[in-house]
Amino acid sequence: EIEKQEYRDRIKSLLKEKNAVLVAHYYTDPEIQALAEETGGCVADSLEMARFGNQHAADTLIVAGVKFMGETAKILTPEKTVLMPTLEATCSLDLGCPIKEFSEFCDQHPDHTVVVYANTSAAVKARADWVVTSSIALDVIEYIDAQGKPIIWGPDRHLGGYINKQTGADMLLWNGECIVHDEFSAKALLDLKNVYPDAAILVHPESPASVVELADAVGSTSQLIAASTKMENDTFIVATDRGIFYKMQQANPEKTFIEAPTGGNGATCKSCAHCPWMAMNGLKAIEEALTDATGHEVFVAETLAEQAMKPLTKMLNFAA
Ligand code: CIZ
Ligand code: SF4
Repeated sequence: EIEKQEYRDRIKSLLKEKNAVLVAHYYTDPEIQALAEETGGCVADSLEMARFGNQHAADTLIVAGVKFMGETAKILTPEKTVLMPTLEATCSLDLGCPIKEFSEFCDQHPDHTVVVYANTSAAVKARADWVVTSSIALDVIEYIDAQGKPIIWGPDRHLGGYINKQTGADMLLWNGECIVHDEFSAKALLDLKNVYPDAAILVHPESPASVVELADAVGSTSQLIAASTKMENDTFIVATDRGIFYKMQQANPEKTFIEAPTGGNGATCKSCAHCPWMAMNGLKAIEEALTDATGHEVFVAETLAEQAMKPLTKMLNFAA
């Protein structure tokens, strides 16, 4: 604990010294979110992280999240130094959507509008017509569908399937998934609901359809946090990364939040409701990145960045 306090103190003075700001995702560990709040940074979903980094006057952004969030920050603000606690923090959606295969898929359907989730590489974004986050995905698909255009959606098949069901849009889905949300189990969730019959079930649509069907509210991280405040239940069962409990509990200290169960148990589940890549963003790694940027700085090739900037700017403007 003493060591942690030392790291926190060091980080605070380094942030000032370098005119840097800490931008953290809701899925990072509570101590990282608390530090971001304490130092005037932000805790947010990927859309709001992008917006915050874009508008902030700092010279350096330190992005506590996963690779695509650092890349997005660098593309939107090439003049800023963008650091990450570790460049190894990736995402199963990004890994499951390599540019070569995805681009070939798109080439086979040239009449389709290509919509990709923010959880993708800069190269995949550069190939897309639209980039969306889960907070605006439904609205963007409705907008494109209203123009009568068929859509390629990548990479999350659960989120794509959910949106397809909601909108009836003509969508071809890439077969990707988030290893965290994919593990939530409808059967185990029903059993837990029997133990807490008055609990409201909150579900992120990266979860399997069978889990989404049991939800009282479905939405992006920011939408689920809002629901946890607005809904009058005392108890909530939450199917998304457990990092989100920090904000839900902060907004609702009197309410009880319970993790939705995964198919495995503590011994066999792979991610157990916490993203292993988000978990790599520790105090020590943040201190290291701010002390010496070597191996922590995010770079995006210029031509890719220019191409990816277009759908990213559309995303920010659409959401504004
Ligand atoms: O699952 C993720 O990585 C999410 C929800 C990202 C985001 O859009 O905030
Ligand atoms: Fe990717 Fe899932 Fe981790 Fe989010 S929680 S970064 S979607 S693996």
